[in-house]
Amino acid sequence: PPIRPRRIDFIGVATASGASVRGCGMGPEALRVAGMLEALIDLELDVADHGDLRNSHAGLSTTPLSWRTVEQRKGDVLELAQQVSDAGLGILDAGHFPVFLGGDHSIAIGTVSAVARHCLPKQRPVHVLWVDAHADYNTPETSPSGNLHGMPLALLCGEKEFDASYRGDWLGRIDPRNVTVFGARSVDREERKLVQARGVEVIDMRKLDQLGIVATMQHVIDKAKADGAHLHVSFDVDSVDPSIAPGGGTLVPGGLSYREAHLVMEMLHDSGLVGSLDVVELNPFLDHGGKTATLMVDLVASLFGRSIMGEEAGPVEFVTQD
Ligand code: B3U
Ligand code: MN
Ligand code: MN
Repeated sequence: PPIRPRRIDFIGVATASGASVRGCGMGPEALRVAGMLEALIDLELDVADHGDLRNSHAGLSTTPLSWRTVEQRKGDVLELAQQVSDAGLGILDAGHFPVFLGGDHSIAIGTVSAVARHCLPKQRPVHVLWVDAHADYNTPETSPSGNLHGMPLALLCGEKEFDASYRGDWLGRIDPRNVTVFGARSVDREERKLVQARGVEVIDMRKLDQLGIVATMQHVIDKAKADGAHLHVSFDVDSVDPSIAPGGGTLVPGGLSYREAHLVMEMLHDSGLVGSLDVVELNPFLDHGGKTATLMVDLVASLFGRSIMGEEAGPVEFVTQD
């Protein structure tokens, strides 16, 4: 039978509780306004939109987010993570491809949890490609900011500083040796030590400058392929250079160029290994007229097979693996 691409199920996670700068709670809607669904429909893919998840008390809360304490925001993040994990698991178990629209990067606690829960019964390893200016591997001890969007990888990898109050379907679900951080250029001192000790692979901008996208991405793809893994891609908009992606709250100069970012997505498409995606940290309030949102739509289209010389080239094999 002909190979059909999986249905692509979008689900927004409207939150900024893991960040100190507000605004990325509006990310999902901005990505829709920029034409995310239309871009994939144009590729003749089946898409569905599950709408947005948000903290259940958000409408009732009497404390504006900017006044909520670190402890309150932690509660918000973990409550939402459970919702995201359950919803994501439903999408994956239905055989669909989930695209999570953030929201700050703390939503990946829930998204990666969903993938881990989906893969566990099949004993399928999960590899995570974390495309980001940051390593997001701080713990409550090492974090300079206390913001959970700087900690999701450490939590998922089971760092011991996350006590019982962080417990959930996410804590320690990922093997740090199956994580690649790609595009990093801002890693905190203690965070760096942890990442190195745990064997997280960090392809930083210096390595990218020296080796280029093709060699580094091929390495990531080969690792996942050799392991028969489900590859989850978590794409932080701040991985891309601020000159073309200004819509983020924690911008760092020296990011991926337009073509580098597209080549990452194009190679991932051709690999046929990607089974789930996050697009996070878009802050429409800081964006310049939808510039970053539009770029993200185009990058996601590249992941799903849009190419310069036509849409048919390359396998869309998110289908065959199960
Ligand atoms: N590493 C810093 C800064 C940061 C991490 N992720 C974002 N910012 N977006 C921290 O707060 O953990
Ligand atoms: Mn991040
Ligand atoms: Mn980042």
